[in-house]
Amino acid sequence: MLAILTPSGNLVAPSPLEPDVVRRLYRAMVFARTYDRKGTALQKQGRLATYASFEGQEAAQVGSAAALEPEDWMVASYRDAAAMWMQGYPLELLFAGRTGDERGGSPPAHVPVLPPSITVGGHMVHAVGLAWAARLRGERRVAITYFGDGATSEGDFHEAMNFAAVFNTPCVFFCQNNGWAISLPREEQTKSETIAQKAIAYGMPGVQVDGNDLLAVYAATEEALARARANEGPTLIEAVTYRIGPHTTADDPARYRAGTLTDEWRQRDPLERVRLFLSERELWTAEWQEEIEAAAASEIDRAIGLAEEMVPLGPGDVFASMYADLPRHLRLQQAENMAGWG
Ligand SMILES: Cc1ncc(C[n+]2csc(CCOP(=O)(O)OP(=O)(O)O)c2C)c(N)n1
Repeated sequence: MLAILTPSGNLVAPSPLEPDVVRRLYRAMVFARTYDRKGTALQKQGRLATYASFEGQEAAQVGSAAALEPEDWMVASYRDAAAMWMQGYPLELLFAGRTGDERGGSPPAHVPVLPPSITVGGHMVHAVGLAWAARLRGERRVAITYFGDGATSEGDFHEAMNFAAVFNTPCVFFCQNNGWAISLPREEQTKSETIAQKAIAYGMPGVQVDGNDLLAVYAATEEALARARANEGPTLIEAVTYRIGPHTTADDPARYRAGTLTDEWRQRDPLERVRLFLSERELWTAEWQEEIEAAAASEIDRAIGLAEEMVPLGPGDVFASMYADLPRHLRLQQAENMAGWG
């Protein structure tokens, strides 16, 4: 398993990033954690529908997204808000989407990020298609797709991996193996010893990386992106991490996993080891921590405000985005819906 920064903040290999860049990415991880905790709190206040927490997975998302160029495509899932935000997805739309407002799934045209996929695994083929199109058009951009360990049991994973390798598409498959697919442990998900080794069957490189190690995640992703850009085809990255919280706010992990396991993973916290690394280099102080947490909270509150100020959709609007020309049966349903409204 590729590892660069140990849980105690020591380097076991050279850092791929200068300390000031690490400091910037630490700030992004603090932002991500603040966003994530806010998401859970808002759901409990009844202001979001459900929320899928990613606490513990900040290094996997921030470290990989940091290696992208601004025009690279990102196709991610419901648990990948930090990665999506890093690639330009507006925060207020992330929040709006979690209220069930479908405008949350329509980022501005210049943002190269697809709306989050709720369908497990269904989005990986879209990333392959975007990567293939980019190659055919002679563009430099590549695509990255994020998914969980459970998603590798879906047929879509096989189709996407096979097509990506056969057509040599510039695509990076980024699996966050967080140990669980709801209540199903990784060991019962697949008989493969690792997720990374699945790459061998498709004829592409597979890399296993410590997903709580910002620097290792960055290094693995940077290398995979460079291969893709050099027309050397796709890569599968398995970031080994752990979901600290429940699957979503509708889940109670105490029913299927030992709290001691979660305590063990807390000792491998992705933020703490970077904090120690920075502290050692006199690049971290408690005052700066307070400052960046406060700045994150106010930026996030601003985004929540924007999401909550959006004019509510009307009864006919739910039909608006799927078809250019609405089929007859949906036109009828739309009329019926609008008539029944008031
Ligand atoms: C096709 C499909 N099947 C089932 C579900 C219900 N479901 C939602 S999340 C989930 C588990 C996914 O686990 P994993 O891929 O490991 O990702 P994680 O949630 O751990 O990030 C399931 C089964 C779904 N959304 N889509």
